[in-house]
Amino acid sequence: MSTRRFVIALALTATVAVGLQPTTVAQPSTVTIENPWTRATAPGQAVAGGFMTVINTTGTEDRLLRASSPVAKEVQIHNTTMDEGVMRMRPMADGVAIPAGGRVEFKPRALHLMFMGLQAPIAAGATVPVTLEFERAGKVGATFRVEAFAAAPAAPAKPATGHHHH
Ligand SMILES: [Cu+2]
Repeated sequence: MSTRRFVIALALTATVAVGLQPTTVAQPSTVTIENPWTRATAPGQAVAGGFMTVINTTGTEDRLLRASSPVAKEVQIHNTTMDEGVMRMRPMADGVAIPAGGRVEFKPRALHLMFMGLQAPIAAGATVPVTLEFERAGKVGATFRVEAFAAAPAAPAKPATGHHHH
């Protein structure tokens, strides 16, 4: 009886000791975030897209499960689909698989992060900290740079038919 209790006590001690392992030992992350960026927002704009390339350097598939940022109430993972000619954004409830040794691009009009409920406008030249959570790699931080509002790499200039209010 007392022996069993002693063993349990030892086991508990071991658990606590493991839990107290220094976290300063940096584990090399198994996913790399390349070129994270977003766009400056106009005052009153509550949402913004987030773009990046996620690279999985391991031989095992990983999965982006969720994301968060202090600048937004919520960060969702969206995909863009065409539905009878109408562009729609759909939350990815199960996250996004990052293939073994593969890379997944998050870009305008495709897979993207969606900052929902912005606390304040995002200014060009600022940076937005984002925490990405992966099934295997765990939490990975990324600093998104903020492009000017008009920035749209590889996109044509604004159509002349756009509405302008002066
Ligand atoms: Cu979206």
